[in-house]
Formats: sequence, C-alpha cells, structure tokens
Amino acid sequence: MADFVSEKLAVLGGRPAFAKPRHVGMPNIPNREILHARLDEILASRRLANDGPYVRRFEAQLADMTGAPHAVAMCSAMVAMQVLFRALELAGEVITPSFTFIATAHAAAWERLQPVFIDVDPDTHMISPDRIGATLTARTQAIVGVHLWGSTCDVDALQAIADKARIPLILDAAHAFGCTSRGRLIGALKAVSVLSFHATKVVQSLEGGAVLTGDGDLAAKLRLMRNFGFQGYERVGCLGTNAKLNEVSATFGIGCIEEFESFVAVNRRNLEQYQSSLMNIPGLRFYRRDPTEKSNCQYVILDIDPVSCPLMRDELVDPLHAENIFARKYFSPGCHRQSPYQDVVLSECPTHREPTGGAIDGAAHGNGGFG
Ligand code: T4K
Repeated sequence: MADFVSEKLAVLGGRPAFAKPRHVGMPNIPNREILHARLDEILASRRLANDGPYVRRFEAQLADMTGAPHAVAMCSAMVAMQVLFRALELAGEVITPSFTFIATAHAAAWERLQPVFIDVDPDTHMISPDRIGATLTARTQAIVGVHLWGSTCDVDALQAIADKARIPLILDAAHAFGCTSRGRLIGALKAVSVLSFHATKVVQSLEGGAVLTGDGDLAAKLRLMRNFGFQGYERVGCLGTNAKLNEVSATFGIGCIEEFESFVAVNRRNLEQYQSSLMNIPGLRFYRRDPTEKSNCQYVILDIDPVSCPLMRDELVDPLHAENIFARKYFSPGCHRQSPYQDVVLSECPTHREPTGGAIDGAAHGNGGFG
C-alpha cells in the first residue's frame, strides 16, 4: 500500500505516494541465519571457488527442481549461452525473438553468430513459430526461443521446426525457473535450456546461470569449457573460459531454492492484488498466463491499449516514477532497434511497431506490450 496518498500527483508537485523508491526487481533474500551459517562455513573451509561443495549441491538441487538430467552452473545466463553456443560448435545464424533482454542477442553476436530476429505474438509476447518460415535457411544453426514472465513459449512447435531442420533448439529460460511447458518441467524437455540467477530473478545467486540438458556428453563438455578446458590439474582438453559460479553465490541460490515456494506465493499474492485493484481501469490489460501451467509469477505485466487508455505507456511511466514507483519498460526498444543490431532486418513483421505496454510494480515487475 502507498505510504501516503496526495490529492495532487507528484509529477504536478504533490508528495510522492512512497517515501522510498519502490524498485522493480528487488532481490529475494533467503533466510539470513542459514545464509550466515553457510557463509561462515565457507570462510572457515577456505573453499571459495572451482566446483566446490556448494556449487555441486546447487547443481543437484537444480536438476531435481527442473527435472533435468544434468545442470551445469555458470557465472551468468549470458555467459552460459555463450559457452553453450561454443560447445555446440555453432557458426552462422540463429533465429531468435527481437523482444527479449539484450543478452539473448548479445550471447549469439559475441560468439560471432548472426541473430536473425523474429517478431513475437502480441498476446504471449513470445516467439511465434509460424513466423519462422523463410528465415530458416541453410545458414541457420539453431533456434533460440525465449520464455518470458514466468510463462513458456511454444516449445513443441519450435522443437518440431528444429527437428525438421536438424538443428538444435535452445531455450533462454532466464525467467522460467519452476515453470512448465504442457505440464513438463523445463529441464525435462529435449531442448537445452539456460537459466539466470541474476539478483533480480526469483531464484538468485547474486549473479549466476545454468545450462540444463539431457545430453551427458554436452554437460561434460560444458563443465570443461567453463573451467578453462582443464581435465584434471594439468591437462587442458579443449578451448575454455572462466564461466564458473563461486561458492558464495551458490549458497544464495541454494537458500532461494529452499524458499522457492514461499517466494512464488508472495509473487502470486502481489499479482492478484494488482489485478483486483487495477482491473477496472480502461485500457490496462494484464498479461495472461496459462492457468494450467506452473508459473513463478515473477513479473507483473501490463499492456496498454492505445485506443481505450487515455495515456500511453511512456506517459504512464513518468508519473509513476515521480511517485517513487520505478516501473520499467522491459524490453524497449526491441533488440533490433539497439545500436549493434540496427542494420538487422526484423523478419516477417509488416505490422511491427514499438511496444506501448507498461509494467507497474514496485516489488515484482516487467513490461511488454504492443499497440
Ligand atoms: N535472457 C533474458 C530473457 C533475461 O531477462 C536476462 C536477464 C538474461 C537472458 C541474462 O541473464 P544474466 O546474464 O543477467 O544472468 C536486469 C538484469 O540485470 C538482467 O539479469 C535481467 N535479465 C533483466 C530483465 O533485468 P536491468 O537493466 O533491468 O537491471 P537493473 O540493475 O536496472 O535492475 C533492475 C531493478 O532491480 C532496479 O530497478 C533495482 C533493482 N535491483 C537490482 C539489483 C541488481 C535491486 O533492488 N537490487 C539489486 O541488487 O537488467
């Protein structure tokens, strides 16, 4: 609830509704006593990094919670995607949605892969498999689908296209810890998935990520590559990098997994409260999640209808900021309009326009939206 409700909006000189800034993406902090005890243990053991016991425990929990045969923890989702692209020896183009966090495109481009951007479905905000069409060519090396807002994209349709083209399907699952696709946990899918444990995610390890896969050989290769390619103490078996997760980060991740259900319950309660409070405002539409799927309810997403809403997204966000409610315009502008990708044509989107939706939330967050 607001600390204070002024007759005059803050943007017009009134007192802000909240005395302190309410940020989108404020981190979930697991039980402090347990966290402190584990940090003491780490400090006493002096085992801080390099595949230590907490990283292994975190990986076992991840596999268990996501249904993945193998979970390989890394220092961030973006780096995990880069290492994965290397491990799969991709060279050429990858098909991916433009409406995603820039890391999806950057991970490909950093590995000298050309992102080919596809427009998204205005209702789901996620990649439309039926738009892939002619963008799939002999140069296409993989499809990189993106799950958003605690919902999953149309994995089965994407997998069918990838299988037919004999290319891998990779899923950017940064937002999808604990979510299902047609009732299946994301780690149990054929596609390789990449999670993020950035501080703003429902399960956070300060910074962190992981690859989930059913392919034991791929998992073994990723483990080598994340640690400079070392096989044992001396021998370097392949090109590698430093993509390791450290022990302190792993303890945060472990604590968040232990409290995952209660974090989701808070997200759900917040979401329901926003919905019941704002649902009658003309022109605001809440993002619809499939009620038959499990969702972490991590983001509260609003689309703005330009016809029935008197204010557009950008006109709404500024007054909210003045009230100390730091709603965000994720992800605006789209990747294809950011400097590194401006020359890349957004495929098959004659109707594409800049997003006009908005996210309103001080606790859990996000935004999408199309005019
Ligand atoms: N794929 C997708 C679909 C993603 O959304 C992301 C990341 C990735 C891949 C890549 O994952 P990582 O490589 O990061 O593991 C944030 C996060 O930095 C980013 O991880 C996340 N997605 C993205 C959606 O959001 P910004 O630019 O919004 O971050 P920032 O610093 O503005 O933080 C957001 C808000 O959270 C702030 O208003 C304040 C609050 N905050 C943030 C931090 C870090 C806190 O209260 N405490 C904190 O410690 O990107």
